[in-house]
Amino acid sequence: MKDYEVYSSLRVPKNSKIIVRLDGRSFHKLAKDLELAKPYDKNFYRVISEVCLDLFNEFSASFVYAFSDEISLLMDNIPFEGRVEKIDSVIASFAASSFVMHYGVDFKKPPAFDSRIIPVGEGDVFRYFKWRQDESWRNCVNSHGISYLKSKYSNDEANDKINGMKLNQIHELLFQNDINLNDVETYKKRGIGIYRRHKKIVGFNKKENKNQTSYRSYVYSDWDLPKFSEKFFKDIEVI
Ligand SMILES: Nc1nc2c(ncn2[C@@H]2O[C@H](COP(=O)(O)OP(=O)(O)OP(=O)(O)O)[C@@H](O)[C@H]2O)c(=O)[nH]1
Ligand SMILES: [Mg+2]
Repeated sequence: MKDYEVYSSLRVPKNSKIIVRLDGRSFHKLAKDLELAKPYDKNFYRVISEVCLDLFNEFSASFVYAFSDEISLLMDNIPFEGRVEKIDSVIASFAASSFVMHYGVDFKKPPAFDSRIIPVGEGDVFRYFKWRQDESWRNCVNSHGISYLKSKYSNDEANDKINGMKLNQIHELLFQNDINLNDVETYKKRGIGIYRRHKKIVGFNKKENKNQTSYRSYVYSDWDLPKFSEKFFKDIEVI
C-alpha cells in the first residue's frame, strides 16, 4: 500500500529558500464566536504573535511576519528533507495547537490553519513581504472603513457602500469623520515581525586588562515595523 502515498515524494526545490504561509480557517466565524473587538483585537494579535514566536523557535525560521489571521515564515533551513506534505501538515497543526494553548479559552470548534509553500530566490524575499505588508495596509483601511460604515448604516448597506469604494476613497471618508489612520498603532497598519537582533555586550577581559565588546543575538517581536525595504531585510541579515 505504501506506493499509494503518491504525494509523499514531493519535495521543495533544492538550494532554494521557502516561505510557508499559514492562514486561519474560517477565522471570520471564529472572530464572531470569540467576540473579538472590531476592527482590531489586541489580545488576538498577542496570541498570533506568540504563535509566530513558537514557529520561529521550533522551525528555526529567519523571519516571521503576521497580520490578521495569516502568518508567513521565511526558512533557509528546510525541515523534513524538503518533503512538502510534512512541512505543510506539521507547521499548520503546530500553529493551531500553539494558538489554542496561548488563547486558553474553550473554543466552539477546533481552530485550524491552511498552509502553502512558496519557493523564493534571494531577490524575491523583499518583494514577497512588501506584497503581504501592502495587503496588511489594505486590510487596515478596509476594516476601519467597514467598522465606521456599520456604525452609520445597516450591515447590508455598509457592505454595499464599501464594495463600491476605492482604498483612497475609504481613507478620505474616514479622515472626513475624524478617523486619521496615520494615528492608528503601527502593528495595525504594518503587521508584526519576528527576527533576531544583536545586543552589544561590553565585558572586562581580566587577562588582557581591557574592555571587550561582543554581540549576543536574541529573538525580537517587532510591533513597530517600518515600511519594508531591501535595506530592512539586509539589516536584519535575512538576505
Ligand atoms: N474582529 C476581528 N476579526 C479579525 C481580526 N483579525 C482577523 N479577523 C477576522 O479574520 C478574518 C480573516 O480573513 P480571511 O482569512 O479572508 O477569512 P476566513 O474567514 O479566515 O476564511 P478562510 O481563510 O478562507 O477560511 C477577517 O475577515 C476577520 O473576520 C481582529 O483583530 N478582530
Ligand atoms: Mg483565514
